[in-house]
Amino acid sequence: MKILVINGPNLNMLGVREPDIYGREDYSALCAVAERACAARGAECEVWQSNHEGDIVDKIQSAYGTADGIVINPAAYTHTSVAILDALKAVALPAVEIHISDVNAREPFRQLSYAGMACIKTFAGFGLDGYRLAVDYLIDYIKESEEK
Ligand code: CA2
Repeated sequence: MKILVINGPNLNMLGVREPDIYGREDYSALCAVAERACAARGAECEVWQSNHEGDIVDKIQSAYGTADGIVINPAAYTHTSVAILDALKAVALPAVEIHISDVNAREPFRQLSYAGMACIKTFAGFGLDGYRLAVDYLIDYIKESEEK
């Protein structure tokens, strides 16, 4: 089983500023949480990040036929990108949305998620541990779907 973990703009800057919102750990720690969570379940893992909307659309499309599921933190594109929503719908792979911060307790503009409309579940406000929760939920979902 292969899980693709996609991270959007500025997540590569984690730990540099706003530790009160995003914590003190950096992007390599984020990658390690996702990789460990996949390894613990015997799944292959690719963690990938881009600051560019079109590149994220290309990456989602590339998952078609090559990955079993997607964990995605579209970052700021969460709240703006119909293109990312459409790409998730186009590949029709099970996808779980994750946000480090509790977006629902922040500014009103962060409370709309386009990507989330194509996801089976959202985890928000659990810090980097949210990536572990997302990976576990996704793998459980894929395994249950395979049994049916
Ligand atoms: O909470 C999340 O995971 C977010 O997806 C993070 C995004 C934000 O735009 C979303 O509303 C919620 C921001 C990504 C990281 O931004 C940084 C800002 C300052 C310092 C380092 C990273």
